[in-house]
Amino acid sequence: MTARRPHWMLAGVVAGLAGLATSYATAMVLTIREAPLVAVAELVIRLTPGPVAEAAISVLGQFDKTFLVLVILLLLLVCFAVAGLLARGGWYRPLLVWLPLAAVGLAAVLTQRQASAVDTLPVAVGLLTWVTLHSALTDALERGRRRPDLESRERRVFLMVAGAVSVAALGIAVAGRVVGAGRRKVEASRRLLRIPGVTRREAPADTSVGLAGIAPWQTPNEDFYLIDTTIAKPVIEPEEWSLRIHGLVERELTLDFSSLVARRMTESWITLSCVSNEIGGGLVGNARWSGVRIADLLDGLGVSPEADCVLQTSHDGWTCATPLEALTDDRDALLAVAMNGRPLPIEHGFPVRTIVPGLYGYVSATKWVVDLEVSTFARSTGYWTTKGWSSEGPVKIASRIDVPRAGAEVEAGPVSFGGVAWHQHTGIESVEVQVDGGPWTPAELGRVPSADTWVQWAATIDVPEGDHEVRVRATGKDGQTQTSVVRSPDPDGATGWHTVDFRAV
Ligand SMILES: Nc1nc2c(c(=O)[nH]1)N[C@H]1C(S)=C(S)[C@@H](COP(=O)(O)O)O[C@H]1N2
Ligand SMILES: [Mo]
Repeated sequence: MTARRPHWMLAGVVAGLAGLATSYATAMVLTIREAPLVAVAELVIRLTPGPVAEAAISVLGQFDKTFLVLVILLLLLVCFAVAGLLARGGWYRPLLVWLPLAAVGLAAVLTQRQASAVDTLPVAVGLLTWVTLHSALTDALERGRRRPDLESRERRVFLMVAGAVSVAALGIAVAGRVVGAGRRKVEASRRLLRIPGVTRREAPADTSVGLAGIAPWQTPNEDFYLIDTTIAKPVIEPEEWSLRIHGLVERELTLDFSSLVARRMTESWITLSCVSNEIGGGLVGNARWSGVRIADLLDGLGVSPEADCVLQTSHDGWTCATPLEALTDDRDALLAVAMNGRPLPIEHGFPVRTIVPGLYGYVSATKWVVDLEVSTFARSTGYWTTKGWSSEGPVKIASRIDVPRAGAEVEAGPVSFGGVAWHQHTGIESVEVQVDGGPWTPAELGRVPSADTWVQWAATIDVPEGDHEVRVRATGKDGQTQTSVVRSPDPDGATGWHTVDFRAV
């Protein structure tokens, strides 16, 4: 019996290493971080008392981290072998090893600076690899155990599968490294990029109504919502980027990055929102965008009177058709190169994306944009429009309660309510709040630089002890008040008043 143990241990080790390989590849391709294994080493360093760490560094010099990673790897090999042995008692037994290891990995990635949900994916992929591959690998061993007459054949099958898995895992790790190197390189160029005319500026102070808990008027880049159809984000060096403008124009134009940013730079505060945003949802953010006005670019090209839209295509093949009027009227429809004074983050469209005030992202805000074809709606449909979403996507007026949070307990008496409201390119005239169906109370509004951004609102209303419900509605500068009719986002944006339950004590 004991002679078979090495095979079971080998199964654990092969599955274990394959999981490290897939988690490494996932981290390389999807994030700009090191693999979870390195995150664990960094966690160990953070948790090590200063004097111990200093002693280790003085003994090991600059190799302290590599050494630590090797030590962790050795410990992992022991754990993997143990998982392999546990598998003899039932397929689920190795979970006693895989789950705690994954939990440590998860804790390590989540305690990194500015960790986000995507950082958990490498751990999830690694865990999935461990569990599925390990049970696949032990299948042959299990069969061999049940049929001693076939055991030597099943062992050969196992060794072949284990060999194939090892080769595949190595291949995945190398591929991840190659793809990831591209991303890391672009991230480095992005960090070093200085674009003339791009300035950094704080939000004007009077945009804030000063109530804690409301979304900040200026959304920091790392908190800005993310929506797109890609898994691995396109990574494009600015020198490799170019944009072709063609179609119903007398003269075509192809721009590279340096000729784009050599043009006059416009900087505008613009709120971007997603048509899929539910009532009260978070798929909306406000940033200061720097870029070149599309109207200025189209101006010299002789756009045909027949044209009524521009079909935009991104590097990853995503498309949208944008009403020509929104790109050529007096609004700041931009080919944006910077967000809040910094080159666009890769996931927000580096090096160039479109931003059009007043339209939902799905018909306007092409990230990684590479092609603009002046066209007609009769001839062109974008990605989401072919899936049943409305072809023109003007933003609907909306308002949201951020304070109090749903289910919160507040002190009875004067209660502060607050949130944001938006109606890009029309502007917000007023916001009103209502508790338990009582009178509508006008809210105080933050001051905003243009009609293209959201506004913060706040109001104080006396509330007795008990369970309550607060709702909000906005009125636009066009006199239109938000409708109470509840509609889902599909096909052209949600409507209805955001309502929040809370308790006063
Ligand atoms: N290339 C590309 N651009 C895209 C999308 C996409 O899927 N691919 N999604 C659009 C949608 S639906 C929205 S709401 C905005 C979101 O932009 P953000 O991720 O920068 O917030 O991008 C738009 N641009
Ligand atoms: Mo969207």
